[in-house]
Amino acid sequence: MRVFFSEDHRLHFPQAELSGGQFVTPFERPSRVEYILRRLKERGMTGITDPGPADMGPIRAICAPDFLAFLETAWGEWKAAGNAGEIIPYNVPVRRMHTDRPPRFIDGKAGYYCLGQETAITAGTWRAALSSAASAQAATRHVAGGAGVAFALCRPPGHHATADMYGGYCFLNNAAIAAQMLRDAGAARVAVLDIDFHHGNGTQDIFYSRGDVFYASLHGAPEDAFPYFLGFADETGAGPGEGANANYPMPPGTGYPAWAEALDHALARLRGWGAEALVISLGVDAYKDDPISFFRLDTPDFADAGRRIAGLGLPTVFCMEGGYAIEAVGVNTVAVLEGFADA
Ligand code: Q9C
Ligand code: ZN
Repeated sequence: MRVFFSEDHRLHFPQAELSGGQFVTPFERPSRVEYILRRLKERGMTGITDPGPADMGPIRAICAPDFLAFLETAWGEWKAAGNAGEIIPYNVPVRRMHTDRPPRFIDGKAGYYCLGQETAITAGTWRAALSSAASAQAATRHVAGGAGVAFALCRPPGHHATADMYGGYCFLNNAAIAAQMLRDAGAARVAVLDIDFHHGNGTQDIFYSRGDVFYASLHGAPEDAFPYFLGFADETGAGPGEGANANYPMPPGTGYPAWAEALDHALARLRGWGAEALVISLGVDAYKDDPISFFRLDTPDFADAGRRIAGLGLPTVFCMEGGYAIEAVGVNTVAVLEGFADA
């Protein structure tokens, strides 16, 4: 299985994440990728390819122009305003305020485009986010060209980013960009299956009213888990997208038997719907020892999940998302890929 990966992910490494009322080293950090690369090499998956520059066409197809302009210029404006630290917004538009009037001043603008204040923006964030999307794009071109499967080792992750908001460690929605590219390459119906512990609010939102991309997600119930305000079971799509969204929220302590049952249900939905190509939002934060999550999957469970996903028999692009039990992230990620490849 070919792996697409850019070293430019290193350009995004904020000093600070707001957690527990303190600034801590971000859970989503560059060393996550080191563990994944090490495990890929241990298992003989050595075809690791630099994706080259991002193609702005498919990124513009998914993201709002003003949001892309914000990501590109935010750091310069923040520094020009005399700020010494990283971009962490103060105020965000909420109930009964205007959510459609982007402010001029960077402090307000940053809040306008933010959905999670744990996520800081730094000098290199935009370039890192572009390189992450580039990996998803190169993997997608590889699969669209007939490869059957590819792994985009994306960092930073993407599934919380909407067309016009960043947060949850995400800036550009790599999985959505991949799904759009599969559509453009000729797949009439594309499925995104999100097995990250967190609900992919961004991906759901981007495709919610579309009938050509099905979004299915297994995740911690929003009553108890980030992103809190989306991911309920009664969100089934809208308009032409009605019936093309499926959420499987699950409670704290959920183990593999219940999780696998939800997975099988989601896979049956995607098969019945007639998906022709598949994007997997591959987070491994459902792992039992993940520091910010509450499911109880173990390493062999990830391999089994990979096998079940392979049962769909579809061209598949894996896009890396979360996973914060750092030393186990590589083993668990590669377990999914090997389970898929062995099946
Ligand atoms: N005190 C992904 O897995 N909440 N994003 C962290 C820590 C944000 C997760 C709370 C979690 C975002 C891609
Ligand atoms: Zn996650």
